[in-house]
Amino acid sequence: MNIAAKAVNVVEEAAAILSKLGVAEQLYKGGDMPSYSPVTGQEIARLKTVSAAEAAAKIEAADKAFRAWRNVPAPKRGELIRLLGEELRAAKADLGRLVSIEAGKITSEGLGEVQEMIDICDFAVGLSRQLYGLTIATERPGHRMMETWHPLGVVGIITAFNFPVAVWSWNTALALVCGNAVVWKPSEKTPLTALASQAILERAIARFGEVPEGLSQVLIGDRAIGEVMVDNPKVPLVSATGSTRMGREVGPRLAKRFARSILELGGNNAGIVCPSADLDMALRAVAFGAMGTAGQRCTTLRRLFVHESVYDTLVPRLKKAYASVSVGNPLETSALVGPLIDKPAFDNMQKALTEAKAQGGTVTGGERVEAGQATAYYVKPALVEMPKQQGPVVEETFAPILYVMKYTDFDAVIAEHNAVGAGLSSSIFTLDMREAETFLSSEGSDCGIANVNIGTSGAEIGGAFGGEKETGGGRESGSDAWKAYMRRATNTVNYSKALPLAQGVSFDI
Ligand code: UN1
Repeated sequence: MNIAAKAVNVVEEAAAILSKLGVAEQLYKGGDMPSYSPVTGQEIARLKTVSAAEAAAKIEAADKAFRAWRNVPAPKRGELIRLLGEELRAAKADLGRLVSIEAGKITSEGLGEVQEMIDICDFAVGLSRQLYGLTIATERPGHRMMETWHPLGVVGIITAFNFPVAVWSWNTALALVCGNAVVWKPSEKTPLTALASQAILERAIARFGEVPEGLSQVLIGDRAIGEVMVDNPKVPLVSATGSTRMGREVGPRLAKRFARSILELGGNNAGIVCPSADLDMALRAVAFGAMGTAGQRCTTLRRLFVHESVYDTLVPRLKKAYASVSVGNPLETSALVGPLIDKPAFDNMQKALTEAKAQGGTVTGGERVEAGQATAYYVKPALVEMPKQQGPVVEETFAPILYVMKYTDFDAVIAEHNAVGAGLSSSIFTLDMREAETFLSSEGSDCGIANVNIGTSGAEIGGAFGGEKETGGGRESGSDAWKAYMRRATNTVNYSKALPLAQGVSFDI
């Protein structure tokens, strides 16, 4: 594979897409923050960053916009998101391509990411007429008790490079429908897709008319700019996606000022292949879960427990799939595995593989694939047979490494499955109903996502997305995740002529 020889011009292509989407040149040319494409490792833009004072001013403007937006009826707010969905449909090919250029995703996954944005828009439009509160029976005659859900304020959004735009859209579509304003601090590794998404939202805003100015803001900058948002009292909720290390810093800072957080942190997701499993299906699911997105999803399959009775059938087939998978230029449709995001990602992968070997692991793959460009980091996905779950297996390494372990006893494997810090996604491959249901029960998987005969990654937006333990506990996207973006008021109305007190208390004056 020689990317240079194929004359991939990611610089020109990125600029053409940005200009087509209406992003002003001064935002990404001649600035102080470089953006690179992992496809070739080239610098593709230089973005203008915001200062701490400018970031604070943008938050202030968003807060002002919120105060007007909260009074717009929710179904009308939904109309803005309907328009955003239309604009995203129109821009799908361009934005998907830009995701591939800037995050290194293969073409179908770049497009899939934009589809995920469209899906959440559709969901949020429906939701805009369903922000339901309960009515609750009261113990007092002539009274009515109910819940009302109100907009919260400015929602801060921190996103990671691996889903550079979908995660913003999950948060933004819900937050805007719920009557909030949004301020987004995208990953420093993927700022161009952020500018593009904001431009697409601005098109929807222009078509909608009458949207208060400053409703959606982007903060291009480094970590210090993220901190401005995290510490700003005008931001009552921060939804942060990234590493557990990042969450450990952001979580307590928010808690200190009693702000809310939705933390979507690391995953160390596992699958269990049982004796009765459909092995053809398991093979495909494992291949996509472990190698897809070059192992750079928070939902990537990282640990695989295979029952001893099927180990010698499945694992050689898996190794074959690993050996034959096409690693290469994500802009060409033939590749299934694109590049790692950068050199630190490659170094971390190699470090984990060295550690695994030192702890008795047998490594297949993992070597760098020559791309004709020293600054791009393509690797063969690695399959590592481990004697037991230890060392790097219990940590999340954001790279395509699948640790495979043999198991004998079902209860013991469930315990092993749960014996890591993270608790995001999990799956079991079995046709045995007892095993499947036990895995989904309270004594089964301890993750926020538990699947049967489906891999760990590729969740639909209709379900709540997030995980337990060191994954942070937050939920985004579907189901009732919207409730985290609103504040609940309990209202009791007395329509009688008396004033009975609850709990039988009398206080007659
Ligand atoms: C992430 O990796 O941060 O379930 C999000 C999935 C995608 C979302 C992943 N729908 O794999």
